[in-house]
Amino acid sequence: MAYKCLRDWLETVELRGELKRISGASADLEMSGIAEIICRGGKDPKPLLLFDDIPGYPGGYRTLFGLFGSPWRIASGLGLPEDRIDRMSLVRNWTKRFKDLPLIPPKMVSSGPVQTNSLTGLQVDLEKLPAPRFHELDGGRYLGTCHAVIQRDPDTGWVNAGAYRIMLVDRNRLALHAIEGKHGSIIMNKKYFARGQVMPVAIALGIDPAWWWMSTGRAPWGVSEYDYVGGIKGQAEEVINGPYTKLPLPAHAEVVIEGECHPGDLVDEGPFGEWNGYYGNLGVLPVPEPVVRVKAIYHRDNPILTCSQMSVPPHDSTLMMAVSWAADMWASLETLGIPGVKGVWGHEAGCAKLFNVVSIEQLYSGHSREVGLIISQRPNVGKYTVVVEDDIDPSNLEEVVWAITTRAMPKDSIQILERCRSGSSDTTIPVKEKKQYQIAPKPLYSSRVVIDACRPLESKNEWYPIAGISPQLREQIFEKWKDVLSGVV
Ligand SMILES: Cc1cc2nc3c(=O)[nH]c(=O)nc-3n(C[C@H](O)[C@H](O)[C@H](O)COP(=O)(O)O)c2cc1C
Ligand SMILES: [Mn+2]
Repeated sequence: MAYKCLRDWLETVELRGELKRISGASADLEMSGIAEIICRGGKDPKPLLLFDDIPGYPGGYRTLFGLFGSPWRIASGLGLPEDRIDRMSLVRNWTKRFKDLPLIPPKMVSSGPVQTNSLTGLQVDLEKLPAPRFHELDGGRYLGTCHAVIQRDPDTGWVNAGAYRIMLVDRNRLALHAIEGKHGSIIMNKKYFARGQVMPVAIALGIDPAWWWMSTGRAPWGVSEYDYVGGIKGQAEEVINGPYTKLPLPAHAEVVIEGECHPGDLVDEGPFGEWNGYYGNLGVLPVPEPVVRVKAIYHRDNPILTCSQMSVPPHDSTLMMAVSWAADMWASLETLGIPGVKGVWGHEAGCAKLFNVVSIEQLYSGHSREVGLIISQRPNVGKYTVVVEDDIDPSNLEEVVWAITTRAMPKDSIQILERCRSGSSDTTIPVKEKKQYQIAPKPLYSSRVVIDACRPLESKNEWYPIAGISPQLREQIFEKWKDVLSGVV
């Protein structure tokens, strides 16, 4: 893999035949509508959609939907082997690469392509960018749905980057929605605002796959996503020193914005159709969120705004979230030294992180419960955790349901955990309850479930034999009856 920026990678995608150019779709509902239709019902592999000639905007100002919408694009964007690109192989290959991924800090350069156009003062006009409106009930147009918000921890100086959605407010203001517990929310609320300080912020819109992976993936608190981006690309990310914010700005991004958030300066944000398929914050009510006062916009010629179309799953980010979170869950089990893990998957139907399945080779009594309880508390991932044995493919929902319904006695194997972590997008918390708290971070809790669908280790040998032909007999029958079976199987 060798790409330095989004444009390099797009060439590879086009050569592969996964790029679809679309001309003339409106930023108001049409681009997003097309993306949604293709994501939910389209043929695989779902193409990467490049919209151009967007009515009302200069020709060449483009939007791009679905960076990681196909297994090959995940493999290519992360530098993984491209011959095995089924779901579990992606999880395994990324888990392996991540383990030895070098952390490469960014390299300061004096200038970069993102500064080709530099707009400051009265020149700042965010309305010139083709921000899509995604769904009919959305309360605004969104500039940041596949982007990175860059902030510095004022105490230690490390730089965080995360995807916290950004709504367009007017020509020089944005609204920032960082959910409770996210690094960006902690830095903003507990560090700058709690001390009455103004927070400098940079926002990269139009980012490459390594950036998108890391701005939505969880680098540990205190470690910069920049270092991981460098690691994925195999070279230090080039940055320029932000003239207003003194933050490192990615020199090869398509668009970068500099601005600041002032304590107490809030504006109505949303409503916005979210990753879980709902208007999950306060339903159709907008919610006050911090304003970003924009001081400068830098962009390349003919900038490409990267977008993510969130809606009822599967949407264009569910596959990526599933692989990313599954690999993360696997790594956390390994870090704790838990043996016997054979596979991990977060089902896309469960919004990629609310219905997670781990398969294990049971090695000691209590093993499956231990795995289930640990995974149930992985930060930001949860609701249902199912543990199955290693004869079950965790990414195959039919096999998982079979295991739950035939190996687990409900009263013994389902464990409900109360007052666990939650957040504003949780649709199982009534809107009424959320409304009591006007401003984030809100004190929200949720219960979670662990389903231990493994046969008890002590009685596994006496368990009912599985009804099905053996792999050997299957082979023999295939061989002998291939005329009958070919074209049928
Ligand atoms: C498509 C997509 C949209 C997201 N939107 C938001 C958002 O609006 N607010 C938020 O706090 N997290 C959002 N997230 C989740 C964060 O990006 C993710 O938790 C990330 O790890 C946060 O970075 P951090 O760990 O540095 O806080 C989104 C994730 C995805 C995949
Ligand atoms: Mn972080």
